[in-house]
Parts: sequence; structure tokens; C-alpha cells
Amino acid sequence: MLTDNHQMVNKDDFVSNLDDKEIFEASKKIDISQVTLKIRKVAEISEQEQQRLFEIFNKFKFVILQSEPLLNPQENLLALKIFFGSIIKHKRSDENGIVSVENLGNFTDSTDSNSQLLSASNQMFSMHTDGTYENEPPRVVAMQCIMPSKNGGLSQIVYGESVYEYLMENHFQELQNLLTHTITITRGDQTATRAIFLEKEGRISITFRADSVVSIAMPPEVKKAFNIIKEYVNSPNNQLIFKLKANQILLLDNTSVLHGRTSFPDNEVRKLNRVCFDGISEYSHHLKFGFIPKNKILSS
Ligand SMILES: O=C(O)CCC(=O)C(=O)O
Ligand SMILES: [Fe+2]
Repeated sequence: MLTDNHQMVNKDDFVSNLDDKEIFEASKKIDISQVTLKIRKVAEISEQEQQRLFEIFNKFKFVILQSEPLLNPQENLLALKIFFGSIIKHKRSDENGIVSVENLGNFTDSTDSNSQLLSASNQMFSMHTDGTYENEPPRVVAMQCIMPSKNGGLSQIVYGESVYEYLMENHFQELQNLLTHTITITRGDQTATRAIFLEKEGRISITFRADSVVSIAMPPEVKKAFNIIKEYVNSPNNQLIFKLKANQILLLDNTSVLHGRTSFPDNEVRKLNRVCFDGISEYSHHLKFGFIPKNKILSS
């Protein structure tokens, strides 16, 4: 069954960095309507809708929350705090912690003049988790679509668990190397060192980023694995691809899925609001972050 989102994907005539066939194949894998929850507004969410929100979040690791238009749509985004915890601020965020994701032309990071900010451009944003250069990356990322671009600007998702299983089946030694070595990711004055897959209380989380905005240092033992992951996650065959619509919020378990977006034409407007949450709230016990691999090899 094709959902509205799928139809929009198929009608898209901007080739972006993917071709039409790749987009079509990738979008067939999951019916986006399964992960879409329609509500009136976040502040008025019913008990039943709440339950459904957690169910979808825990099962699929992402939710598309669709609400009715509001005069001030940011209200919906900020109201998510009750469920997903405190907002983690970003260099570019406003006083509420909201970052505007839109094409600001040749916008560069003032702390690092070499790096163009992808979130402030129309360029493709390759697959990543948010906050890889932070000591405590956000557990939840929410991206609210204010205006989609007509062409391109498609959202992409890859499960960390799929990456893990792929390595387990095809590159077992490389996976073991990844579990025992750390990688350092630096952006401006922020830096963090950790393994790509981390186990805590039987659940595994993933952090990954591989673009030229950040600098990445790693020991030779993990270079091959890093490149295998980079290729795997950026292959459209392994992605879920869909187009976010206005009044939809894409909620991600940032410890379980990678996300990205395709490029869009320079002369088109596309605007999202992004917010990162720490995942610590009075509802935390309803949320299951990270994944449990089918086959465990983690020792310790
Ligand atoms: O533009 C998008 O859809 C994604 C942006 C993103 O991943 C980010 O700003 O971290
Ligand atoms: Fe992101």
C-alpha cells in the first residue's frame, strides 16, 4: 500500500544525489503509515496516543508525529520535553534550544572556517547520528518540518542494528575490532572518544559520522570497519527513504538509528526545526533506547 509519503517520493522529479529507482526501491521497505501517529497537538495528547507513541518509538526506533497546523508550530516541538527530557542546546540553537535547518547559502561555522554547516545548506547530509562530538550525545532527536522542498530533501534512515548484523555476518573480525577500539570525532572545540558500538546493560547504541565537517581520528585496526559502515549506510538499498511533510515531526532514537537527507535545489525553500533531547523524563521507563542484537558476541 502506498502512503502519501511514498507517493510524494515517487513523484519527485529532482534526482538529487539518488536516482529515482534507488529512491523507489528503498521506500518500498516499510510502510511509513505504520510509524505515523496523527494527533491534534502535542500538549493535548491523549493517554492512548501516548501509549502508541512509545510503542512505535520502541518498536521502529522512529516515529512521524503528525499534528494539526498551529500558529506557532514550535509549541508542538517544545511540548515533547515532558516525554523525551531536557533539551540539549547546540551552538546554533535559539534560546529554547531550537536549531533552524534551512539553506542559508554559504554559511560557515564561526569556530572553524573550513567547515560549511550541512544543516544550513542545501547539500546532502550523509548518514550520521547527531552529537557524535559530544560527550553525551542526545538520545532523542526531533525534526519538525515547517516547509518541505518540492524536489529532493528526502529523509533517510538506517538501523544501527542492521549495520551490526551486517558486520556480524560478513565482517566478524572487523566488528570485533570496532568493539575494542575507540574513534575520536572533533568539531571545533568539541571532541569525544568512544567506540562506534557501545554496550550498556545488554543494549547496544551506535554513534557514527563520516563527513568532512568533522575530523575523525582512529587507530589503523578500525579503518576498514569504518569504511565498510560508511559504504553500507550510504547505500540507498539499505535505507528507508521518505519525504517529511509540513506539520510532521520526525522523532528518532539517536542511539539506534542513523539519519541523513538528500540534497535539494539551491533555489528552493526547505525548512525544519531541530531539537535534541537527553531522554531523561518522568516517562523514561517507557522508552527503550538502543537495540539488543540477535546474536551476542559482546564480552565483559
Ligand atoms: O535536513 C534534514 O532532514 C536532516 C538534518 C540533520 O540531520 C541535522 O541537522 O542534523
Ligand atoms: Fe542530524
